[in-house]
Amino acid sequence: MALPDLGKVKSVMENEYLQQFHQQGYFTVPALLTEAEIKAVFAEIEQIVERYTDVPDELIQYEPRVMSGEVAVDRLELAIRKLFRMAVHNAFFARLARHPRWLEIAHALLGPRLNLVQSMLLMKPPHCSTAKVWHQDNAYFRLFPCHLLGFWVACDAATVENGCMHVVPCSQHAGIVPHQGAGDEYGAVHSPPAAEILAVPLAAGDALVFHGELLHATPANQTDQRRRALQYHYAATDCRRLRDDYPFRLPAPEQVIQA
Ligand SMILES: O=C(O)CCC(=O)C(=O)O
Repeated sequence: MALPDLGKVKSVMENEYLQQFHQQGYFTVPALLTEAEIKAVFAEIEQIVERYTDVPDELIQYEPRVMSGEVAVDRLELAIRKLFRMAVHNAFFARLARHPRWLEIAHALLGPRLNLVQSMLLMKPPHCSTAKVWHQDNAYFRLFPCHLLGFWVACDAATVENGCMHVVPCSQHAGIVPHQGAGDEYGAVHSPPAAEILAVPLAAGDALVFHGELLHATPANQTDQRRRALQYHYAATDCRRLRDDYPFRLPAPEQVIQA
C-alpha cells in the first residue's frame, strides 16, 4: 500500500500510527468509542434481537453449537455469533460507519474516497462460541490493490481468555496465503508458528486498526463474560475484484464515503 503524504496527515494522526500500520500491519487506538457510545451499541443490539418483527436472514447468524443443540442458552442474544452487514439493515449502525474519529483514521490511511465494504458485530458469547480460524480478510474480499483496512472495536474488555484478537505482525507483506474451507471455517491452510503470534487484549472502547491482509484469528470465549466487538472494513474506491470466481460473493459496498 502506498504511504499517504505523512506531512498532510500529521495533524490528523500521529506518524507513529502510520508507520506501525505500514510496517507491522496494525496499530491500536485507545478509547475510540466512549462509554456512552458503547451503551448505545448494546441497546441497539437488544432492539435488533428483541423487537424487529422481520429480521433479514443475513443480519443475525447464530452459533453453530447452539444451532446443533449441543449447547442451550438462556436468552436469544447469547446464541448469536454475529450481526452481519448491520450497517445495511440498521440506521444506527449505518451512522456509526461515519464516526468522525474512525473516518479521520480511514481517510488518513486510504485517501478521500472510501467504500464501506462490510460491517459486522462479532458477539463471541460465553459457553457456546467457537474460534475464528486464522485468515486474512482480503482472502474473503479479494480486492486489489489491497487498499483495505479493518477497525475491530472492543465493546467489552477483550482478553486472551474471552477471545481477543490475535495477529501475526508483518504478515500482510507476504500477500494472500492459500486458504481453504467453507463459511466461517474458511481460513489459512497453515496456522502460523506460535512464536509469531501476538495477542491484542483491549479495554472496552479501544480499537485495533489492521491491514486487510494481516493474518489474524480469535480463540473461543472460555469465560462467563461477554466479548462483543464491532468490525467495519473500509477500502479505497480504486480497489477492484479482478475475477469473480472466489469462494465468497462480494455484494456492492454498504456505503460510499467522500471526505
Ligand atoms: O472473532 C472475532 O471477533 C474476529 C472475527 C474475524 O476476524 C472476522 O470475522 O473476520
